[in-house]
Amino acid sequence: QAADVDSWKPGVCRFCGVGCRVYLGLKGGKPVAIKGIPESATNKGYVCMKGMLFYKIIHHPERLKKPLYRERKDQPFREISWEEALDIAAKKFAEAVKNHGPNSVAYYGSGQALTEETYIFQKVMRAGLRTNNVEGNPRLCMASAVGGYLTSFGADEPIGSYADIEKAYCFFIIGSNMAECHPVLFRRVMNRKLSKPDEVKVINADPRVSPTSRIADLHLQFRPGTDLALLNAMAYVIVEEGLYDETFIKKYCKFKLGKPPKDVSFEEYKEFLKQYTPERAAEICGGNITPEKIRTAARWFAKSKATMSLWTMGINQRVRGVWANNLIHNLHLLTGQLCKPGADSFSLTGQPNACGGVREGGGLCHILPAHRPVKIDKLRHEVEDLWGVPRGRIPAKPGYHTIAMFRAVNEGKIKAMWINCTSPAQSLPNCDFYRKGLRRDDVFIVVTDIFPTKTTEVANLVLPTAFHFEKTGVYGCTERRSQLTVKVIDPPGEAKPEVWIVREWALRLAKELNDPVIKKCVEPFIGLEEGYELPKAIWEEYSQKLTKGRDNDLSAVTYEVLKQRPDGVQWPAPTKEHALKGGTYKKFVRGIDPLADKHAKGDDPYVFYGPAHKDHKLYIWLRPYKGAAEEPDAEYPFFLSTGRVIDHWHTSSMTGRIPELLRANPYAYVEINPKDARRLGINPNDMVEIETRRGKIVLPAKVYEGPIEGMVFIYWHDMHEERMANRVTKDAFDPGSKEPEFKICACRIRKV
Ligand code: MGD
Ligand code: SF4
Repeated sequence: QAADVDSWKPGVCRFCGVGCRVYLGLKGGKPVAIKGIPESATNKGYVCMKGMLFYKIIHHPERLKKPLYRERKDQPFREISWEEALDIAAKKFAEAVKNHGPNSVAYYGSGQALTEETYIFQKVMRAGLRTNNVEGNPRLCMASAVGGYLTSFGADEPIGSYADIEKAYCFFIIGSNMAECHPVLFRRVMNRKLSKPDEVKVINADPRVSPTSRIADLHLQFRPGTDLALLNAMAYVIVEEGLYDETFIKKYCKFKLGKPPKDVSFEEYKEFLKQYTPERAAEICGGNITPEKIRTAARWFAKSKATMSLWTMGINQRVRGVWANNLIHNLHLLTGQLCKPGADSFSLTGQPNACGGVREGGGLCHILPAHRPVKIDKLRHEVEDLWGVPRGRIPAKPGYHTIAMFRAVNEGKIKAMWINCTSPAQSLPNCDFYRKGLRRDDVFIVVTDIFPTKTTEVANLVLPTAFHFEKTGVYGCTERRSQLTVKVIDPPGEAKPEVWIVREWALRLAKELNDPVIKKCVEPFIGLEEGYELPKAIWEEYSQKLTKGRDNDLSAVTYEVLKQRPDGVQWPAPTKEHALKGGTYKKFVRGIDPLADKHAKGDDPYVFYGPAHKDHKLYIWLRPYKGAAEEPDAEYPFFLSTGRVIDHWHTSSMTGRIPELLRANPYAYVEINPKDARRLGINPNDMVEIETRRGKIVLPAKVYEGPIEGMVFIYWHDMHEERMANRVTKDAFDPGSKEPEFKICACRIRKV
């Protein structure tokens, strides 16, 4: 492969939250290969199949190349010019604002958009159009992790880094199939295990035996939704057997209960835990869980030299996702398994820029850039001042969260919506219900994408955008690391980078609404060349102005620094000197984190300066066990769960167009436990109807000992109407994080 390449251009992988560093190989100006960068901090040269093949998306023949428009959604699209397209988009949004107020417009974005894109979109929506209706698919993904970090540590995002993997002695992997969803990181875990097979322990807690379970020393297989009881029982054992770190608890922690939270004592916490003896938890959890297994897991966790927890959607996509996150953090706080090398409570992020662009860039309805809650007046005014717009311009009330936003579409309350870099018509839970709203003719929908998708099917205006390596920008991966990818190839046809599209749209909006403040939002960027200068100026505004002095301080991280440090920089990085050394490997540790040094008062080695906990304490929460929103019953006797497969990315709009990946996994199927299959007379490859209270789909059966008895598991990437998983999932959501419970609902199955 290498022999056929003229030049290798550095950048980041387009897909998952691992953030692997890659080279794109060009030959005669065409993309022909991808390879890993051996010296990279994230992937050490490895890439998975998706990463290796994404160059095939660049200039794929089905790429969108011209703006497409139709007045009504039952009409065919016609090609139009950019001038016309931008005029229409501006006119329709302006009409909605004039006739129905700012709350009638919305932006729905993505953890795959570049930071510069999310930042500029949300700036125009909030300060320009005066609405906080700014949301994105990270709400479906890691909102519960944000809630967990904020309520337990007072600060969002993991404390440690991937580098902890090589120093950990116990891995607690819960609700994550990282072998398929974060494959390169899983490889690092596997290598660590293989390097010290007897010393390093791996615990995998999951209702399903997945490829991740293969390296586990202990697999805890429980009934879906019962892990809150399991986690409390592990805490019970830690306390009962005196395995807790009294000094750490006394120095750094408080015990908290309820809403509004009140302080309780360690004694009260011990009382609370008595409901979760291993015996009682084993009864609640079912599956293979025994009191002895819970005790073993708790002992390994507490006694190891360094324990690292890793989790994703099995914990986050739950109606009690925030609580489940808190209960994992509790185990680390009780045992002091935090801040030292190899010890961390580390939530894995799904998307390549959910952390960087959306969590940090202000891409959700309740947060402004750099972790500023919308509802705190002082912080909102700070943003208005930094943007040079009048105070009061950004509404004090958060906008609609994702499910509320799409319900508002259904109810005709949203009149114009911009959907960027995501396909909610396929990825929302209970998607048939929401597609009804999206098909309404009184809701004007703009979609910016690189390919036709299920969501372009409900659009009025489809705008073709540049893809990765066809534009410049920053991705911030799971470990607080920002990495730059520079444009090396022109986009196909008339496709344009989003930053250009937003700027040009905003200038027209300003005219339509006769509002100079809208123009002010993009004024610093007028006239800049779109491939590099424009995103650079946007990044500089965001990083140097908006993050300065915040916990995710990136103020010293310029494009120049990122080019000098192609491996990127981990925030906080408030000085150039610190940024050029790579930034902060571990937050809150004095001597490593410059903000910990700044906030230090006494001699303690750690300083928990998180902005949400003014007392600088960590909170151990009393969170009771609560099951799923919809549990199986006589009518719908099975648990239904959904997830990713290694070969495909989300809706497969991209990976489904790469022949090798499509061949590897051409369609979705349903995994059924052999005992259930036998009982229902289902054989491998039989077609099976899966029915829930929302609808039905039909999938071929894969019969194997993966899902626990009484549970079926389906992959959600398939775009085929008959096989689209989200036609049957449920849109119940966590009351705190508003993240939907994709991982659990009730279904019945039958052979067809
Ligand atoms: P993707 O396929 O990632 O899925 O769901 P989506 O975000 O809807 O969509 C990304 C889109 O961006 C694609 O259409 C792609 O063509 C387009 N694109 C690629 N590059 C660019 C670009 O540079 N610019 C623009 N404008 N577009 C681009 C993800 C969502 O799904 C998430 S994050 C999660 S965690 C949920 N997971 C989940 C689950 O576990 N189970 C079920 N059943 N449903 C789920 N839905 C959620
Ligand atoms: Fe890309 Fe994730 Fe694979 Fe790395 S592990 S190559 S970031 S898809």
